[in-house]
Amino acid sequence: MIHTDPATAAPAFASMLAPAKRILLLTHVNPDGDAIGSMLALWHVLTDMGKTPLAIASSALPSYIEGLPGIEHVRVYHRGMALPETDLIWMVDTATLMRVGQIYDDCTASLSNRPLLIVDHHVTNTGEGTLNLIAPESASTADLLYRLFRAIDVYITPEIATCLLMGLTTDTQSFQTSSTNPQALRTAAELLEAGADHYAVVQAVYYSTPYSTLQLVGMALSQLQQDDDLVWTNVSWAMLRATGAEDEASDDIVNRMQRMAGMRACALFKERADGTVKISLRAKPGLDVAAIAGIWGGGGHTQAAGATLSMGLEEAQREVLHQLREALGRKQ
Ligand SMILES: [Mn+2]
Repeated sequence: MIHTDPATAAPAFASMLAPAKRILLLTHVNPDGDAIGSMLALWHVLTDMGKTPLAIASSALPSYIEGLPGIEHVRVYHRGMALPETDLIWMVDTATLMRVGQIYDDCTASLSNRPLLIVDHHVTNTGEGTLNLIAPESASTADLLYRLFRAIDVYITPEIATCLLMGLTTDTQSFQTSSTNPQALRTAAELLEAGADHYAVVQAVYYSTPYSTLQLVGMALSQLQQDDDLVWTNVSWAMLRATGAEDEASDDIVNRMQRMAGMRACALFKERADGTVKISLRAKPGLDVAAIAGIWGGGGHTQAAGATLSMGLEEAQREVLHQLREALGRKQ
């Protein structure tokens, strides 16, 4: 069953939750503020309900979420780690089970024999859960979860509100993205009223950049390339090694590329240790980069998407730039 409205989804979620005791919480690989903020808010809500939630991230957490209340309860998965016995799985902010990453690869059997709840706002989500709440127009999963919590009469503590505000703030880049709608702002207002620590969220997201990230941003931007309204740059494996920057550093590069006057599409090509290339695409409204990312099995949102390409940096650039130029209506 796929719901698109938290209010109508609420009774079904409440009845799935009622008999469950141990609940496994999952989110996507390379988790961002919305992934972890949503998962941790859910951890608090379920704990307050007297249940035993287990929050497991599939890969390292971004540093800006370190100060979130209760973050020590989020465990990071490693190969060979046995998944605890649970009677329900709840996946947030994740378009497909495969996006859970290594956990899914290692534990497909045990994951597929338990009921699965999904709350997500990715347009590419096809609703693989037993029960799904999927609303692509929602600015963040945190926003959607907040409305679901309210609809099932959850009391929003300051801790829950702070976690959700982290998700809403990061996914909208502080209410700058085209997905920012009146509902997102209403949710933000209500989260502040519920006691969310706005100062802590803003400090963590915007004023805690590691030195290594600033170095990597500098290197990547010094190699920025432009073809009219299309801009792109690379992060080579050598650059990552030289700076020691974390994975999340690439978000800062993309955010800065997007600021260029006249930019309609931008691409970041990041070389991975295993020889693949991770692409991050951004576009102005009117262009659908989720469709382009989909060519290589990736996805995301129409204006922000990504994929992993099993090819070298040069070939990836040739292929992706070709697709972007075509989408921009260039004659090639
Ligand atoms: Mn999200």
